[in-house]
Amino acid sequence: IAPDTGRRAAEGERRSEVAEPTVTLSRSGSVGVITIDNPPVNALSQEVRIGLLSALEQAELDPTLVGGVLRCAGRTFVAGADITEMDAPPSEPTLPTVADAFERSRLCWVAAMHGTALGGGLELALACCGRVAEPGTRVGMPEVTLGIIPGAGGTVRLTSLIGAEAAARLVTTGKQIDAVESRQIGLIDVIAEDAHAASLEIAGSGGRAIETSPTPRAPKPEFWDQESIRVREKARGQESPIEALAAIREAATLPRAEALQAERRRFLRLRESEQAKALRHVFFAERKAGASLRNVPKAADLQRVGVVGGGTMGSSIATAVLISGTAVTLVEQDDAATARARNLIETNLKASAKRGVISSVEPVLARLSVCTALSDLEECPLVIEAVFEDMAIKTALFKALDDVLPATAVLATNTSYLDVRELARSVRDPSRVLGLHFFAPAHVMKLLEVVRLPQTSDPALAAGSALARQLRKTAVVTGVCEGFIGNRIMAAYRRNAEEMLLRGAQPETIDAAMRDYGFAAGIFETQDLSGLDIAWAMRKRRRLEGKDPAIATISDALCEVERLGRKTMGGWYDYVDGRQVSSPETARLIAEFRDGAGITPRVYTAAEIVNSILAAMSREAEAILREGIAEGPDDIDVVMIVGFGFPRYRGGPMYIARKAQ
Ligand code: 3H9
Repeated sequence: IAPDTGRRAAEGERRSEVAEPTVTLSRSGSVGVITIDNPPVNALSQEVRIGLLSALEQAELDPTLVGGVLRCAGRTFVAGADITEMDAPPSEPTLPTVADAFERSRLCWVAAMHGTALGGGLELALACCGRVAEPGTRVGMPEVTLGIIPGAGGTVRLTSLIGAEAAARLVTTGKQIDAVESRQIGLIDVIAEDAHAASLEIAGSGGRAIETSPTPRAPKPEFWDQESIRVREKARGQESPIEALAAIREAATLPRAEALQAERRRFLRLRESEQAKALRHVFFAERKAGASLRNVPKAADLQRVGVVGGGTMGSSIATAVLISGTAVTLVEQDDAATARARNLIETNLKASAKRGVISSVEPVLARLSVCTALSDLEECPLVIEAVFEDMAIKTALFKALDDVLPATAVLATNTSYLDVRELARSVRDPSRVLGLHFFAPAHVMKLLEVVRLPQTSDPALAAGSALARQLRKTAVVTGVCEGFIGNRIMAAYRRNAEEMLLRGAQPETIDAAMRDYGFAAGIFETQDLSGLDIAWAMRKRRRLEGKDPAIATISDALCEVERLGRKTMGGWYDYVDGRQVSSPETARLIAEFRDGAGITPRVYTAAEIVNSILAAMSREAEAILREGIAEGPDDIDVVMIVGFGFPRYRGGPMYIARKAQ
């Protein structure tokens, strides 16, 4: 056994072409050290599992060893099973076999964790007799987000270590917790700046240095029913969280061996399920999203970003940038408007602090400068306009920015519907222009559509990419068209839904069908929430411009009688004491509309509604692909899932359409 060198692969290092072993055994005094080195995230591939068993066997045979440390090279401890292997049948040795071998070992193994210890990685650590974590470590069981449950004894070992209540919270949500919380709930034994050194010490003592934690108390009998209701409600049709709770219940109530077998059966069944396949597709699609952003030379981090316009959207964009640790210069028309913008940003930051996104408001707000002169944006390599959605106003602003800013500054527009090409023509060098389409509220929503014009330069694209990276947003590149990718597909959804209203469906039946399918909300209740008047104004404008047929819609009819949504206590629905209820008035307006069109209403089943809307979405998505607006079908799925509440476990509209072919 070679001496332990404590080597760690450099950040981001990948395995070289020369085959190096992914698992090595070394020694430090009387302690065996098993090191996993399988970049980028030390996933437990078959090769790693074979290596672990062989290293363990070798260590067991060495009579001079009294303990062992399990550690990882590189930026993280094991991030879980290797997801790329999950489309094939399980291969030997399986992870349960490896975990059992660590648990049964005559040596006391201590897991030395840094980075993230997730899924199968945490299961392996749970099979060790002790766990040490560095301060920044995050641990969790994210299996449910992949449509599965822990399958290597994780639910059983976790439940006996931290109790059923805490285990259920972790396993049914997939939530990651930090080292401090992990220590508090008894999931790890020690937090140490150098987990490797601390683990060597503990292992060298044969594990005697680990305090034995008290046996966790059993939950009250009513816990299971209450938890089951909570989990079902949140799951919205997803199977794995419900199965995860069932596995924890078995872990808490069945004999250990039976619970382990039951967990494995559930895991193997779920691994093959349609939901798990769809979630694996989304996992890799999200990581591939915005591919062309990765092909441009990487820009340096942005130190300061300019935002013009401090209304709801501008303030929200500024909030997102400030939270990311970057300074913002925000320009508004006058002092009153800058004061309003600052207030809006402060309110957003307070809400973010309440949600635990930031620890305090003041240091974040200190990064904000507000002013009224465009020349104050001089130091900003990227300026985002979020002024009123009007072409004349936006082109005048771009002309002015073109005059005062250095030629290297990138100009971005947050427009949702205006033609970015026309806007780009208003500046001398259109290659410095791109669109950055945020979703409201920008400091919460994870999606960013990066709108690339034919002439957008690589440095401009790189600036957009740098911003997305700093803001930790999922960025997808889109070409120019009405509504870009997401809003254009949602418009097709809306048109299809309104067509079904006309033919006989009701808003509540359509919304219920889509909610049951897994959407967080239906299209009509969502419109009521945001207000029907914005889209109405846009339709009127487009009809005047000859861009939309001059045919009135049911939605127009609602607006004409001031049914604008929640804000007028009535839209598609009525609102009674804040409760959403079916509206006889809306039903009457719809019936009148049908009569006018000479339509005899028919009944729609939930399946018909869902199929019709999915078909409309995928037709539009195919058109978007044909026109070269999206870079690939997976990007479209990512947009709809991350930005528009399409149920993740369904895989997205393109995934569904392609599967059906
Ligand atoms: C499990 O453990 C089941 C067991 O209970 C049961 C077994 C019996 N496998 O996210 P990043 C790749 S289920 C394969 O961009 P970050 C990823 O595709 C697993 N590949 O980095 C990407 O590749 P590329 C439970 C993986 O720093 C690269 O690594 N575990 C895996 O933003 C970098 O990834 C999880 O669900 C994997 N497990 O975030 C954790 N993980 O560069 C999943 C990553 O070619 N992983 N890759 O695009 C994560 O949450 C994040 O990757 C992590 C790092 C937080 C670790």
